[in-house]
Amino acid sequence: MSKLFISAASAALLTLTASAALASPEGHGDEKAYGEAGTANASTRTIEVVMYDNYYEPEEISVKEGETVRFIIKNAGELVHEFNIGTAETHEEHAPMMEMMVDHGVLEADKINHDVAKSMQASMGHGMHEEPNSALLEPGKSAEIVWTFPEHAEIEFACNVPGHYDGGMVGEIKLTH
Ligand SMILES: [Cu+2]
Repeated sequence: MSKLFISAASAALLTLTASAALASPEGHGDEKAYGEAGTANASTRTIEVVMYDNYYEPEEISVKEGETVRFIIKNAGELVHEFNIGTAETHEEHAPMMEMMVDHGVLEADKINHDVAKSMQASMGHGMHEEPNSALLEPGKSAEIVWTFPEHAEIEFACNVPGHYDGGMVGEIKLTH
């Protein structure tokens, strides 16, 4: 094999690797940069998170790299709140959808209007849909999320109800060894 051929082959390999990385910036399949839905029996720990107006208790969370955690989320506030696992970028993308929910009357300050959500679903083809990384809760309600964290990422939990993220309703999820 000539040297020229070898370098051409490695250049091709590099190009392939680079385009594979570009084609799939968030990994394979449902796996996202901030993790993926887990199963309860794979969880090593349960963390309870309480939502108030407008902050979380605890303010930040530490998990192990690759750990599967079961979160029990409670809304102890008087407003609708969300616990959403993502990155600063995914939260920024999610915010306009939440604003749209408010504009359409699906999301009221202290309740989720399920009738409006249903008619919106019927007329526009989309409305409220459950995402495994998120719990949107009315006052007094609770929910469970099981999430498997990646090895490395900058992850935050946040509430994307309009005004809440900017009001400080966001916390860091630290990945530790
Ligand atoms: Cu909130």
